[in-house]
Amino acid sequence: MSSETEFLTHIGNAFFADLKVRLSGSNSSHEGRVEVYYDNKWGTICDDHWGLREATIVCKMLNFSGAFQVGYFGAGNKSFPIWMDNVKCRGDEQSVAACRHRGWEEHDCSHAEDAGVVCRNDSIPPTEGK
Ligand SMILES: [Ca+2]
Repeated sequence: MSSETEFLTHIGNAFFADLKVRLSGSNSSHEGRVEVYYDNKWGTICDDHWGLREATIVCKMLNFSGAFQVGYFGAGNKSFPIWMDNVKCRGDEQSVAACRHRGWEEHDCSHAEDAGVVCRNDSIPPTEGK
């Protein structure tokens, strides 16, 4: 099973084409450190304000029904940017890129704060036009 998927999301005037997300740093496909692909580079998300609501958005992007809990799965590669910080989601976003955050690569974090998720282990096929 692929642990990454592509999303196409329109938020106001912003256009998030092909935002990819994957889970790293664990042996299971349903949990791990959240890594997002932006500006041609994989990077991480700081865990400031990171909670179940934010984790749920990431898990749904990966076709799980939701998140079981947040977790820490080690530091991302030192060369990776920390792409997002202070992420706050409403809960109905199609992509974590649509949640409020400080701005790409704007953060006060280190990789010791890389956000992780434990998704409900019930991957479901993508649904069309909900
Ligand atoms: Ca912060």
